[in-house]
Amino acid sequence: MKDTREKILQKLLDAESVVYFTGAGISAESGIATFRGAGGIWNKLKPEELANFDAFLRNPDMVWEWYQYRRSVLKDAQPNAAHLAIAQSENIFQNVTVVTQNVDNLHKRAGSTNIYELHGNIERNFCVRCHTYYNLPDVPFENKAPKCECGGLIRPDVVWFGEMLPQEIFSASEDAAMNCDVMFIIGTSAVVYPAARIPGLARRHGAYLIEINIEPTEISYTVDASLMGKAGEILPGLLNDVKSRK
Ligand code: BV8
Ligand code: ZN
Repeated sequence: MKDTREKILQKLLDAESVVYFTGAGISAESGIATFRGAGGIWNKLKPEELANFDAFLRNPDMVWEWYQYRRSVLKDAQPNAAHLAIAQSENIFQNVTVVTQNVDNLHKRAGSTNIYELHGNIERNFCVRCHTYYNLPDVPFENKAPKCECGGLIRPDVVWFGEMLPQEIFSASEDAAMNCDVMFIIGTSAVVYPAARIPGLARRHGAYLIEINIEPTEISYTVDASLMGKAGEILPGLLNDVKSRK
């Protein structure tokens, strides 16, 4: 039986350290397509064909074009009420950490100041040969994979399938998970590893887990509270209730 709202509020009122573990679903209300949900981009395209280094070497222009398309969608996207509520909750809780699988930079644009990007950031790019960084807007919005001065291909600074996650960022995320009182798990299908290990780590170290999703996921049976609905509709109200009782 999942906990009631009253119990959730009590846990949040007592919490000093809160971690928000987020996935593509938190950006859905900003108009950014998710990967696996209804209408998810993976339904049409296969990650193996796009989000991996071999695909990039085989067909750099196709992969680059896909990222340019996603960047163009992002250009018009705004952080939504869920991103903003998380950023503003830095005034409610002593320690707030965002551990995100997203590469869309919306948490930063919402004003969050303590963010770990497990899968990189789509606004950063680097040369595969000399590792020079070419971040937006330096990189022209063209659909051919640009070349570095050294002749190397320029790629998005995101973690592709089969690639290691940035070690320090992952370890810092594990530390935050092991030391938090409450972990929100928002808008993730929790199927991509090793990121999907983070909620279990928090639970094993005594954190209270609150899932917010529009449908049950692989980890719904493990959380203390499962709030079904859109993050942008659920999170602001919940955090406002905490703020008004503090
Ligand atoms: C690694 C960055 C090894 C790029 C991404 C079998 C074959 C091949 C690989 C594997 C395999 N088994 C395991 C693996 C490893 C693989 C993996 O886990 N694959 C899974 C799919 C089986 N992992 C890796 O390859 C990782 N690297 O393992 O390296 C290694 C080890 C040692 C040495 C060398 C190498 C790298 C994984 C990172 C891949 N990169 N993206 C890019 O974005 O272009 S993955 C991609 O999935 C995104 O990063 C995304 O963030 C991530 C997770 O997806 P979600 O965020 O959860 O999004 P999803 O669409 O799935 O779900 C959205 C949810 O939101 C849904 O539940 C929906 O209901 C909900 N929702 C929708 N709307 C709302 C909402 N909720 C609330 N409100 C709403 N409004
Ligand atoms: Zn170079």
